[in-house]
Amino acid sequence: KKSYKLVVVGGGSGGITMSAKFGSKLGKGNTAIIEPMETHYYQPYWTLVGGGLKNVENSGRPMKSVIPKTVDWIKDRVVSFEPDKNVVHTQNGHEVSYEYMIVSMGIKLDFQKIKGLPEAFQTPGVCSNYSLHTVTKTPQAMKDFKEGNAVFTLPNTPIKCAGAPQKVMYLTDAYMRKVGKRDKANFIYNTALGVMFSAPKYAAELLEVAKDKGIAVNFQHNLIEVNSVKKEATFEKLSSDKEPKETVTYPYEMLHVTPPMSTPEQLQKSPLVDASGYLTVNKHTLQHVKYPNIFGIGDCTNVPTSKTAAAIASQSGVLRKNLKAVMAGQPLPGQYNGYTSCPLITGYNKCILAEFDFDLKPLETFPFDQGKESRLMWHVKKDFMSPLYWHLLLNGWWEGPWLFRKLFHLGMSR
Ligand code: FAD
Ligand code: UQ1
Repeated sequence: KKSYKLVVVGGGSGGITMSAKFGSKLGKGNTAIIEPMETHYYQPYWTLVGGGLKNVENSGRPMKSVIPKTVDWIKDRVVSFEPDKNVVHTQNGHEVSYEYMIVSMGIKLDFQKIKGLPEAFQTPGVCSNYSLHTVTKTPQAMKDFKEGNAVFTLPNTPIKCAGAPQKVMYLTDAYMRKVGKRDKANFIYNTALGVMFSAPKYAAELLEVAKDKGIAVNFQHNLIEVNSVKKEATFEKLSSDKEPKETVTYPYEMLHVTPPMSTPEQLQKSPLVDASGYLTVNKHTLQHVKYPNIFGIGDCTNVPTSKTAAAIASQSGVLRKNLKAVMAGQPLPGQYNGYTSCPLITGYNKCILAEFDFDLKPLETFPFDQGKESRLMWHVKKDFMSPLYWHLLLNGWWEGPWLFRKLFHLGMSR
């Protein structure tokens, strides 16, 4: 049995960031991170890999290299939580106890929930930027494309980076124009949502972008089956009041799937979650609603904002202050405003940098309208974000762009 002052569950964006902040503060041997994987991936890179702009090899680094020296790495998987006893149990049969715990387990991809999809990935033309194993099929599908439908999907569950299902479509469009076969392709965006994007300002801009590119947008269309022999994708119409719901089937030449997603099973069956399986925390303080010594960060929480690494940067500042305060027996000073950001690539050299809060109101860093496509924002996404992630965020030194926002707006911003 091992025992720690602080245990962090999950070594993704949120877990590494928080262990960097607390590892040195608490001193060697007092913080542990439980994470089974050998490699840490910078997932936002996969949009660029799928666009044929970067190499997949550069998206990951050894887990060992991103875990701070002051933190014990328990290379294992949590299988159950006993929050009343302040212990977790691991796959290798260890019991780890804690005074404080941060849960940062992310969300997983449920490809198997779409009938025929796991098999379809074995065939050409079917791809997904969402996983390491399927992302390199995207540029291949673009190259192989001769003529027919290019179909892009968004599922009927919460997902990470809600803009990524569109970014891949705009990059595919740009590629096909570049090589001169765009007129052979019929672009279809089938989304389970009823809008282009959660924040209305950017939703309006994106609808224009799609229209200008000649992309057909079908709302409330949820992918349920892929038949890779016939090369057909079947969608249920969520607006249908029939039971079972009406369906519609599209032949495809290229199919980019954004799969349904959910929290890891070990978390779902724990006493720490709500009915939908997400960790229940106070959305402003990130403290668990029932266990005051437990906090959450990132995709696995029920915090009602768009799930991104940018949100995690902002949350990490709040969590740093609040966990420190709880350890000192003081009231919680940190208040998360829901800040999240999504660099919506709309073509080569073009990007709309969405930034907004819980109210879906813009909270833009730069002193110009980020709703308009911008070349500078493209470079921010393509060249600036990856070093920011590896060197600043993961070392606990980036708590979001709020200081730049204040400076650029001379103290006049919200
Ligand atoms: P993750 O980083 O997913 O980490 C979760 C960790 O928990 C994993 O390492 C996993 O192994 C571990 N874990 C799971 N179960 C257990 C267990 N039982 N025991 C122990 N450990 C466990 N964000 C942006 O800000 N901007 C972007 O442009 C952007 N683009 C994206 C594009 C794509 C294609 C994708 C996939 C994501 C993108 N994101 C973007 C989202 C961003 O990558 C995620 O929001 C972020 O990485 C979530 O961090 P996390 O710590 O919550 O989870
Ligand atoms: C951000 O902070 C971040 O996390 C490190 C991202 O993920 C890689 C982002 O995509 C974005 C846009 C931000 C926000 C940063 C700025 C400079 C607006």
